[in-house]
Formats: sequence, C-alpha cells, structure tokens
Amino acid sequence: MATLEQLIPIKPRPSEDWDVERIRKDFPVLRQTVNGKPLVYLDNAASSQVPTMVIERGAQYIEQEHSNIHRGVHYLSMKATTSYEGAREKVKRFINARESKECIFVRGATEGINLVMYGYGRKFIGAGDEIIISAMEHHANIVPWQMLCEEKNAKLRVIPMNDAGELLMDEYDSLLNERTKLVAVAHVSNALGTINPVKEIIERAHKYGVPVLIDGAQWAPHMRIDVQDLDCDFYAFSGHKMFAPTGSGVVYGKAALLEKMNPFMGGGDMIKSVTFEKTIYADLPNKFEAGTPAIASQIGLGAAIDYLTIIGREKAAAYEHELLHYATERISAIEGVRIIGTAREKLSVLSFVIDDIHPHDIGTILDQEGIAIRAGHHCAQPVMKRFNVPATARASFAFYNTREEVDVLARTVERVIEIFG
Ligand code: 7TS
Repeated sequence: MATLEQLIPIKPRPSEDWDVERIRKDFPVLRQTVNGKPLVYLDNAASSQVPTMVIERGAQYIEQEHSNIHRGVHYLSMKATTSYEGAREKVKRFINARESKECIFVRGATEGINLVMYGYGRKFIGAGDEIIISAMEHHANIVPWQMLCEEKNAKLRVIPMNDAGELLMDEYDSLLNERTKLVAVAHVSNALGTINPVKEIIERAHKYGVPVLIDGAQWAPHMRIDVQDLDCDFYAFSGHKMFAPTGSGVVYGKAALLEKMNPFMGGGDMIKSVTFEKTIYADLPNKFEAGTPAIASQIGLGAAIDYLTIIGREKAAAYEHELLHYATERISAIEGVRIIGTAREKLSVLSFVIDDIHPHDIGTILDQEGIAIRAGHHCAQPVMKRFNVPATARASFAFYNTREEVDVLARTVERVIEIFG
C-alpha cells in the first residue's frame, strides 16, 4: 500500500484569486439538481461542460450565419467561412502551430488518430515495421494501430508501466530500433491521470527519425500546448472535453508530413479538380476535410479557446491541481479505498476501487446523491488488466469543481462502504 505522500501528486501551487463561484455561473448545466440534490459533475474526463459564451456563439452562428463554407459567393457562406477559418486561427495560436493549415478539424481525438493511421500509417508503414504505443492508452490509440498492423503485417510494441502507472522509459529505449516507424502515446492517461514525459519520448524517437503522435485528449482541457516546443509530429484532441460542443476537435500535423500523406476521406471540398481519370487533391488543410464539416461545433471550439484565454489557463490549472491534491487526500484517507494511478505527475483524474464493491455500484449510489462519476474500464481495458481490476470508479475534475463537491464525494463514498460493508 502506498503512503499518503506517494498518493498525493506533487507540488500543489496556490490557486490565488480563483473565484470558483463566479466561474460556475458561466456553466448553466451546473445549476440543476439531480435526484433532488445539487449536481456534482465529476465526469469531466469523459466530457466537460459548455460555458454560456460558447453556447451563445454556436447559437449566433445558427441564427445569423448558418450556411455551407468554402463554396458560396454569397454573404452568409462567406460569413460562415470566415468564422470557421477564424476558429482555425484560434486553434493555431492555442497550440502554437507554425501555420493554421497544420490544424485539421476532425470530430475528436478518435477521428484525428484514425486520420493519421489512414493517411500516414497505410502509406508509410509496411510488413515487419513496428509501431510503439504505451500500456496506458485509450482504445482510440490502440485499435487503429492494431487494424493497421493486421492489414500490413506490422508489429505493435507496448511501453510497460510500473505499479504507480508511470511508463518505464528504459523499456521504451529498448523498444526503439530501426524497424520502428511510429510512436503514439497519450499525453495524459484518462484512466490513471498520469502525465507522460512526452517531450522526452519525442526526443528519443526523433534520434531514430521516427515521427510521434501525441494523444492530447486529456491534456488539452487543462494545460498549455506548444507543438513547436514539444516538436511532436502529430497532436490530437477533442473539443467536447475542453468546454466546446461534441463534433469538434483537431489533429495537428507538421505541414511536411501532412503534405506527403494520403487523404483520409474523399469527397467534396478536398479536391482541386476531378475527372474520371484523375483527381488532384486540395492543399492543406482542405485535403483532410472532405464533405461539410461540423461548422457550428468548430466555431464553438474557437469560442471555448477564447473562454479559456479570458479566464486564464495558468490560474485554472493551478486551481485544478490543488483540487486534485485535496481530493486525493480525502478519498485515499477512507479505509478500504485504493487509488489506481499514483504517478508523481498527475492531472485531473482520480481513479479508485473499494474492496468487494463493484465500481458500478459505487457509481449508482453516487448518482442517487447527484454525483456524476465514471465507473467502468474507461475504454482502457489493458490498464484494468495491468492493475488486476475489472473496472474503477473515476472522478475527474475541471476548474469549476469545488472543495465542497469533493467533500460530498468523500462523504458519499463513506456511505457506500457503510451500505455494502
Ligand atoms: N484519448 C484519450 C486519452 C481519451 O481520454 C479519449 C476519450 C479519447 C482518446 C477519445 O476521445 P473522443 O473524443 O474521440 O471520444 N476518453 C473518454 C473517457 O475517459 N471517458 O469517456 C471518454
């Protein structure tokens, strides 16, 4: 059993002047009661909530701009195109890409990873080649690579982790070789909360000339992304986990790589010219955006980026860090609770199990008290197997959660133990 000190993520920084009650007013969904109790929303790693500013921007598009982009010469189409491309500019600044054409709009991290698998993997990975992922990947960063390996007769290699849920970097070194053609790892594990040393992972892969895809689905809502500083080759994330509507998301790729990749899907908007003999593809980013995209959602993502900028990402992150620290302290102090994922560097996620109580039962009783957590394998079944549990209960935090909500969670977890004990 780990000591309390080991369970608590390092260095909580002061949250200074974070006015959480004011922030909460920005999120209408939080005002409701569930089963007669105030909603305590702790399922942010699955989907975060949407602030009024983002809702209003989406409504404004639908009320005043709704039209198809890139095609029309008419007023509304031009307005919609400007807003959609404006959102791309915001993404570019948000992740510090060199050029906005490196930011491809997709439905979410899953689609982004699949785009790289189809566009890059199917073209450049062949028989006998190897792809390295980690032991803590979400299925979205496992299954596409397995599909590719099956098709191409390539091999999937997996970086193992220790009992705290930290990658074994020496093992990573021993997996890298001249057959390695791609490394794909999560920035943050959705099941454990571990922050992976992605800069180091990228640097070591680049020594072999191997491109690296980072699955940033759990990092993007919380921390600054700088794709140039990371020097990652691809970076994927989902809008609905970062205060934007579903259907929004981004996969960043270095222009030189995107240029030489195959398109993901064929159709309208991704071509320069089409004859029955030959199609010439459009330039970036359109080459990867076939058909009518989720215009309203991506504009919403742009507004979510604005929102994060206004409230201050650094302050939000510091507050969240402190909250995770507090929650870890409270939950791990309850007798019978075991935290799954005790890495030194963690973000936002607190997974736990209670002896002899199935996480679904924990989730159901918490729901009766208005508390939304996730219970299950979190689309990370290999992680469950590694820790020898069928599932975990997972509370995941955002900057609008409060210490009082953590107290309610802790009290209710104690009640669960009383009921089943
Ligand atoms: N990668 C990671 C690390 C994730 O956490 C998720 C979703 C995905 C990829 C896929 O994102 P999507 O938006 O394309 O679905 N994670 C979770 C979760 O933890 N609970 O529900 C979805």
